[in-house]
Amino acid sequence: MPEKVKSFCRNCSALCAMDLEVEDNRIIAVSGDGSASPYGAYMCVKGRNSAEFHSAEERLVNTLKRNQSGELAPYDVDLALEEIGAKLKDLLECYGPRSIALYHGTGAYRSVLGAQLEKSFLSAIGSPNLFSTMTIDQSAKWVTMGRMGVMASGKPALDDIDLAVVVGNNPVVSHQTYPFAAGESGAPGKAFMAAKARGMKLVVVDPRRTETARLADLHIQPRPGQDAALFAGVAHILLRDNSYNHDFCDQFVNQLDALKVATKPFTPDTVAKRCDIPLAELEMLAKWIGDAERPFVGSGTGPSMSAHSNLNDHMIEVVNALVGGYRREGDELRNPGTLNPRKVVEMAVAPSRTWERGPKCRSEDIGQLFGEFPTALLPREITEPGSDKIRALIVFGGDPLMALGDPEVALPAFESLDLLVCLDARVNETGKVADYIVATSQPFERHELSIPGDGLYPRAFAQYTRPVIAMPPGVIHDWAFFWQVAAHMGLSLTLKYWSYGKDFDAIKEGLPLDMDAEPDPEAMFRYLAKDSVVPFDELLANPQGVQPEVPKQYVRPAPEGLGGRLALCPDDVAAELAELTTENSHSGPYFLCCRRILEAMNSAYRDSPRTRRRYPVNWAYMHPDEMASLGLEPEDEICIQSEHGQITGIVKADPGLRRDVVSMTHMFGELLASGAPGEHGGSNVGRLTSLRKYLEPINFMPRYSGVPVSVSEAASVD
Ligand SMILES: Nc1nc2c(c(=O)[nH]1)N[C@H]1C(S)=C(S)[C@@H](COP(=O)(O)OP(=O)(O)OC[C@H]3O[C@@H](n4cnc5c(=O)[nH]c(N)nc54)[C@H](O)[C@@H]3O)O[C@H]1N2
Ligand SMILES: Nc1nc2c(c(=O)[nH]1)N[C@H]1C(S)=C(S)[C@@H](COP(=O)(O)OP(=O)(O)OC[C@H]3O[C@@H](n4cnc5c(=O)[nH]c(N)nc54)[C@H](O)[C@@H]3O)O[C@H]1N2
Ligand code: SF4
Ligand SMILES: [Mo]
Repeated sequence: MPEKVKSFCRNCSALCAMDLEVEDNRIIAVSGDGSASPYGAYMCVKGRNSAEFHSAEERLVNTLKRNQSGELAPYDVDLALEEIGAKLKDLLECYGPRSIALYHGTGAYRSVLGAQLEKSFLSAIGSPNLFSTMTIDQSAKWVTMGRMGVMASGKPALDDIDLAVVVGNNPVVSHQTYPFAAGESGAPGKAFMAAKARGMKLVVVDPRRTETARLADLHIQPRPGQDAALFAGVAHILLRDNSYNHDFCDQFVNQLDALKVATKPFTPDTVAKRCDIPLAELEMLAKWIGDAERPFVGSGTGPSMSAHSNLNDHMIEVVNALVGGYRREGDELRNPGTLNPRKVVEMAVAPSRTWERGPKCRSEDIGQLFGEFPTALLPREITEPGSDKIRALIVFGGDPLMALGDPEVALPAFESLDLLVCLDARVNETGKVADYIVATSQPFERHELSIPGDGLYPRAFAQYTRPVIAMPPGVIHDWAFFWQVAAHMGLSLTLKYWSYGKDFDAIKEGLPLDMDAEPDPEAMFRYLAKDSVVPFDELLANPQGVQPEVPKQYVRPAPEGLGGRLALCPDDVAAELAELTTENSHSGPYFLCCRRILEAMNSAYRDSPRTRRRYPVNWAYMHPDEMASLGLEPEDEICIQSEHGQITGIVKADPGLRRDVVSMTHMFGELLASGAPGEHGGSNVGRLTSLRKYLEPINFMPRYSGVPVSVSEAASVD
């Protein structure tokens, strides 16, 4: 008889609650569990795929080591960890802490103990070399926070706003919204529909008619890469019409005059032409934003991956600040946090520009953003000669060679490492060049606490799960890798409740781990839940999760005399805006744009049979009229060429696209395959990106969207 158990999905930050049926150590059925979750019984197709994944053929059940003939072959995990520990200890002694680096990928974010011990491991070594997907994703948001400052009260909940402006973000598919943009992670479409039913207006700014745009009251389809100009234009109109929030600005912002000067050239007419949108739509966007009582203007990866990404993000946030798009004093805290309860005050925190101090990169004069170095500089931090160059890299739940793009730069750098270790349940493109791939557990094989969702749930909620099935004998947990390697190196680890924005070393409270006897994961979670509103034992007794009953809490005023001001127009922003006015906005002729698919999480689940039926390759979507003008039929092979590289794609029609857009998903295909995409599971769009040119200032963000490309029939090129 199958056993019924409760758990939750770990694929994305929705952490959907689930009912599972287990028989003979296999998950045989999965469904959403609405008994306590604030998202109800919602679950997407990846939830089902994640159960399948545990027993999929390509699942790694043994650690692999590169042998004498250069092939990856099964290897004893204990021996591997001993060898890795010995090698890292040697490097540390010979070259110092900076010789060791860590890359934190998508698979690491919801492997909670692994992510916590990873921080302790790096701290014990004393290395500043932490790289993650954040700096090849939306670190424009970090740059904005560092240059503008932040409102400590945070962004408003979907329940509290009357206008959501969603820019280059498709939450109905990606489930990524709050706190970057308005919305809810779980059941995102339903949440938008409910908000609209009570009168909220939804505006989507996206070159593609996305699944989210289908719900919009206004959909604006600008030329890609023009968000800075577009939102400078909106700011121009808000200042022209005096329709910004004077009360908020008087209290919390400065540099309004500088902003007026810097946005003066961005007249509605110029901006509409530049973005190739009707002038009336731009005026309507600004009017709706100016008229709204409680607006929230936010964005996703689109603007954070296109040209001038930091400026794009800054100008989007400027518009949000001009209209006070934050939680305001007296607002109810819809979710005050459960595991990590928070008190919230309305206060501006002045710009921090963390990258101007502390440890710097070797290859560029830039410091850390939120405790991390820019990932696009990782190859150069490896290759730039010097005794403190990176010689060993641990990749935790990621595929950086695919994610970075420009394999001509990244691959030789990775190949030159003395040691490359991947922690993964699959052999991905980075794994193919690794010295070791340590086979790690998958979500339903481990204990987990809902720390990654704690601040994101729309209402206070927490869930704890024990393993649902046993992991294969050759597999270890992510956290056990860090603990065992540290033990071999003679290091001591401390478990702390680390979260973004915190300096690990500055957190005083911690649980020193016994380095002789392997720690008990449940005891570690009990420690992490020490400040929880719901006691750990109550979480244990309620595997469906708990919505605590707590007295209502509200945003309070800041203590007298405390708080800074948001810097709307610092000098570097003003200078880049001025630069923009002199730039040609009509490159192209086409722009390659990023997009995600519901069935896969970056590269994970791409190979599941369910995904492959719909996406044997990452289709190159184009407007049907544009296909006709190029003489293309659906599923023809096309050659897509950027200034930097060339790939072959298979074209599909999407009438919801702008005519100058080619829309493709990343992390498909093989790193350097040539020829028919059908033979390689798709095409690596990263080859169209450069790690040498067009990197943004501060975070060195490459260009993954709005990439100017030309398109031709594949047969017409060699
Ligand atoms: N199902 C699924 N969910 C995921 C992921 C996944 O792979 N699959 N990945 C996860 C990750 S790692 C992330 S970072 C998030 C990302 O979450 P999102 O940011 O929501 O990602 P996308 O769905 O790619 O949406 C980006 C949108 O930006 C638009 N766009 C592209 N260029 C521009 C531009 O220049 N300007 C504007 N205004 N729009 C533009 C694209 O057309 C696209 O619709 O999703 C996460 N969730
Ligand atoms: N051209 C282009 N490039 C892009 C983007 C784009 O839109 N266009 N998007 C960028 C973005 S937003 C991101 S986030 C990056 C993604 O970059 P990465 O995060 O480096 O890539 P993923 O494919 O998500 O790699 C995740 C790996 O984690 C593994 N994994 C899953 N679960 C676990 C687990 O529990 N433990 C361990 N140890 N491993 C696990 C998976 O098998 C997979 O191999 O790519 C970036 N690069
Ligand atoms: S939305 Fe899908 S992938 Fe995300 S947690 Fe829920 S079931 Fe998993
Ligand atoms: Mo991402």
